[in-house]
Amino acid sequence: MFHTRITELLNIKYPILQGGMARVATYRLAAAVSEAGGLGIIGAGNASGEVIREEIRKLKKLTDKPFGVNIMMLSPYAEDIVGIICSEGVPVVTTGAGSPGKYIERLKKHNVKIIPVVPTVSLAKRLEREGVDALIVEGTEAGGHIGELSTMALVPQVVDEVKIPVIAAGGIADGRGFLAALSLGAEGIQMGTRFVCSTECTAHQNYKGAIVKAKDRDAFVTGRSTGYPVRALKNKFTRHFLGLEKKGVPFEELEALNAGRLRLAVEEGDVEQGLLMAGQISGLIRDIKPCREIIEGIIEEAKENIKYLEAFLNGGKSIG
Ligand code: TUI
Repeated sequence: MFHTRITELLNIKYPILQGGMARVATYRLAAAVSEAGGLGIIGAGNASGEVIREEIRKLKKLTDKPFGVNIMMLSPYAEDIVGIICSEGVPVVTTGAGSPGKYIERLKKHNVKIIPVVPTVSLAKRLEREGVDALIVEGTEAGGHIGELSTMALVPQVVDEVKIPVIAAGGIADGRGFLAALSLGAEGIQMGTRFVCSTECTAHQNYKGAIVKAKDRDAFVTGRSTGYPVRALKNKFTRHFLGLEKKGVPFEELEALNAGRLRLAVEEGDVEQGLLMAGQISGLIRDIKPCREIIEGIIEEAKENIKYLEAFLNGGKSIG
């Protein structure tokens, strides 16, 4: 069940990808997701090529299942990382925060599957023409750097405009969201925040705890004025940052203020001064559990929901 062009393309059991979150998506998390039948992804973020080479090698010691590496296109090491991906035999690349256009030819020559994150229909169409294998269509519900359109509105618009398979991301953390994504025409999902709250995620316990405690409106956006919007949990730092933005503090000053904040959250567990990137779905996440339970739970819940919908359609039961 739930075999799609994505499970086929990536040679995985379930069409569930783990977001390639900077600093959070280490080889340990990625290996656990891949072992559980999804696609684990190492987030290269701003790390150097050599650090990522080591991450890839450590992951391979934990699993022989397919995995991916996410390249953050704004990283000064993006080019180096492309080289390392090609030489280490990484099967899948995802990209974020920019277009991977100039690297497509080289990655394809090395048989690397390319799946960029796109926030618009126009970029989706352009990248399809340039030869990518599939697309991760990410709505503004997501954590971290985001686009403007919601998953609900964007996914079907992209699905109607491209032939390659689409993976939905942003605002998904359970079987209901998974099924909704399939209803919109996606053939897989990617989740970030849900996997932060996994046992195997190496992020600080305080980071995970803050997501578990979060309510519906706690993940909000800073950086709209700088043209680099980021969704993260409300805390002292983001409130201060937003105040400065409203005062019109220059871009460079705001940039400088952001430096090192993600590390502070992920490694030090500073939930007041760190940048706790997380999606709108944080309010739905109430526990920390192994990746296998997360993935299998989603599949089971989706199956149950299909039965429920069928009963509703056939037996005239009322939904509610
Ligand atoms: O990339 C993300 N989310 C991210 S990247 C990131 S990096 C970082 N930030 C601060 C501190 C430390 C690390 C944090 N979160 N999601 C995927 C995504 N990609 N969202 C939006 C985009 C995107 C935007 C523009 C993709 C392509 C794009 O292309 C513009 C163009 O036309 O070239």
